[in-house]
Amino acid sequence: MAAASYRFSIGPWNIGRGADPFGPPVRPQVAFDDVLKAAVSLGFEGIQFHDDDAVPDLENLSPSQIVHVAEAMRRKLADMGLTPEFVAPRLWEHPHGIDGGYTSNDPAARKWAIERSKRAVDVALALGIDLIVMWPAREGTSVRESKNPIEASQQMLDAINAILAESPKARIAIEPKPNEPVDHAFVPTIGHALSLGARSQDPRRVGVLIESAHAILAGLDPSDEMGFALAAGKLWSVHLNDQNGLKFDQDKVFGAANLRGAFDQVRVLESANYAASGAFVGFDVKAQRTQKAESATAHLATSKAVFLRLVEKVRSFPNATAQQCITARDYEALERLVLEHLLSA
Ligand code: XUL
Ligand code: MN
Repeated sequence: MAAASYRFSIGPWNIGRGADPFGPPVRPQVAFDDVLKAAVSLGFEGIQFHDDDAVPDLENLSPSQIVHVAEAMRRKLADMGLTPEFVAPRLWEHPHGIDGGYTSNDPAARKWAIERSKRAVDVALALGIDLIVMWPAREGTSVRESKNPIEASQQMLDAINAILAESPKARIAIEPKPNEPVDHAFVPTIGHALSLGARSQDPRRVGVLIESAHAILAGLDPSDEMGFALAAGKLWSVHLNDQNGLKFDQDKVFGAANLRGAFDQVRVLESANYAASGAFVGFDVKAQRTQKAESATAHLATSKAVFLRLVEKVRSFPNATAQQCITARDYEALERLVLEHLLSA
């Protein structure tokens, strides 16, 4: 199997303006069409969408107008040789989503969140795809006593069922993250996501998207999280990146903080033949704030290059020697083997 069989994807938010909570944007906005051109030139086939990336201003459009605009986007992508990967309802930026959407304490906001998610299904279908990514951004609390976790779990399940009911084709990949922007999220890990999916009306249509940094923020090993989802046939996308410890979600270049951890993620994907599943490898990475506009896609090129180098490293790993170490229960020798392999030219 050639390394080229991996399909790579990005979202427009991966070519950002460098704003952080303490400072304004430092680079000009990159027009959406230029994001698509950058994707083509960097060798990314897939485009990930928030619903309003695909259909700007969708809150002010009728359902049929939304479909019309999304169909035009579908044609634009096809003309450029690009493929849409998924649509994620962007609940976390709208005033109705201020206290979360599905788990808001305001019933009107909860209703809005479900309606907006159904429109995201319409957008996906009009783009010719069936995958909805659910990142439950503000579905949680910063004041523990402000929401009832039992009710919130049911509300999350209700939202999943409403999306599934919108179309028999719709599939949901839940992208859990334990914190940020909230202090404690209600669906913080892959285990929670898969458990909710299993309790849904159609468990076959609920899987997960694993972001490396989100697993690390939960104190978990991303490759083990991926293995858990792969064992269940539920790893429907990945957001590879890196994270330097327990702080805000850094979206660092894949492998930048923990190259061995990145190797392990590629290894588990390779061992499950993830590429053959047709699922995309996405990089949810951000350019550093210091980066100048003319080279503000370098983080994407580096992440993909590191991934492909690590595919080679996985394929050239001395598996037979490793197995001897395992059989002898000589894990110190295995440790040395892995480190020497990673250090070798
Ligand atoms: C947030 C995050 C999102 C999702 C898509 O941390 O990862 O960008 O990937 O909505
Ligand atoms: Mn992500």
